[in-house]
Amino acid sequence: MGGHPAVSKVRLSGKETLTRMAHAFDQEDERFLQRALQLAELGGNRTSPNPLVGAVVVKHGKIIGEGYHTAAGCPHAEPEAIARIADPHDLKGATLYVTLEPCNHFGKTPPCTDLIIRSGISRVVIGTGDPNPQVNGIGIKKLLNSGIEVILAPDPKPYDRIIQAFTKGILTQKARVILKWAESSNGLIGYSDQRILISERRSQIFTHRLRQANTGILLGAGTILVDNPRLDTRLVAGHNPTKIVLDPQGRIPSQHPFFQLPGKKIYLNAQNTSPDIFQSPEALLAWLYQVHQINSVLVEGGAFVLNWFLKANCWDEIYRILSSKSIPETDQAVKAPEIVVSEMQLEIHPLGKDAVWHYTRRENSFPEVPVNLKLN
Ligand code: AOF
Ligand code: ZN
Repeated sequence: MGGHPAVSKVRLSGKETLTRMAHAFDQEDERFLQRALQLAELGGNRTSPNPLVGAVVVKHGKIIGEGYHTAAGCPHAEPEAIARIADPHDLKGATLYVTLEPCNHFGKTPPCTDLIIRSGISRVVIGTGDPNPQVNGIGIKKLLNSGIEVILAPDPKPYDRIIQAFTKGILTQKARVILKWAESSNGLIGYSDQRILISERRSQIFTHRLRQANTGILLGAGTILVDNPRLDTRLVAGHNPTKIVLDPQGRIPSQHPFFQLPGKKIYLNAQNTSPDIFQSPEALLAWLYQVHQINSVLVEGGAFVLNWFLKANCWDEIYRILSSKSIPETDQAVKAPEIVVSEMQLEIHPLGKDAVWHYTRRENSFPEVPVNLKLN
């Protein structure tokens, strides 16, 4: 029993419920929960510090309402989906598919469990548990105790994956960090005196997709001065991340075009912020999460900033885009950062003529969220 994937992560004392969950998740459940997953991802980089969550309400095999958490402070996925249902009577006996365990606490919004119980929904299929200690297992227990059938997805990975930034934030009070750079076939990432495009268009689209999925984008002053980047998501749908620039020596002049770029910016120099945040990448990530509610940061360069994170062994994921082209090795050429740590796994994905080398932490790239649940 304990080995069945549908139940292995749930510590339950009620055997009856365990058995039911092990057999109750079918292909239709899988399909609707995947639809909820697609919806969740529409939250892009707007929900921080909250998670991405999607929900679908199904009656007689048909979707009658869909919704997702659009932004922190806005309604949760479940009330969004329920609000789309034309006739509330349809909710009686309906199934709710939700990527994350429904909350049972008052935050900026009221508990979703109360709404679900009131609505007449009789079955709730959940992607994964909520790592928030205020919710973890308590939301599920509330539903079970009010007679609602609760099913957990046999494989929580896809649902854990979309909340990785939320999970790290809520458990460590630090932002998740993703390093990204494009590297020529001869191991260079650019020049210290001029802008150069190393990757091809498909890789740029890929980069913009990363940008729309992360709350912040972080760069050093050198990259701003040399590249004059726009740091937006113009090649894809979605919103621009907050632009975070580290300039401890105050090298960027006040009339630089960076300051005219649209959207949120956090410009950090020695005068306008506490020197502590320049002490270590970990200190910076804690500050970004705790002061700005930024739970994920994409670090796009340059070499100095990337190496700062790598040397401190401070990263959650790395995207290294390898071009098939070489570029001239001048005196101004900047060498690609070196990845020295060993406890990681690597997947290589071809992308046109480039290849994306994707490094994740071996030990917990998608930490499974254990559901702490004891039934009465
Ligand atoms: C859900 N559905 O769509 C989300 C949930 O301040 P609040 O009221 O927005 O609550 C935030 C917490 O609620 C967050 O830390 C997480 O535990 C949960 N997020 N829960 O049932 C949702 N976004
Ligand atoms: Zn909720």
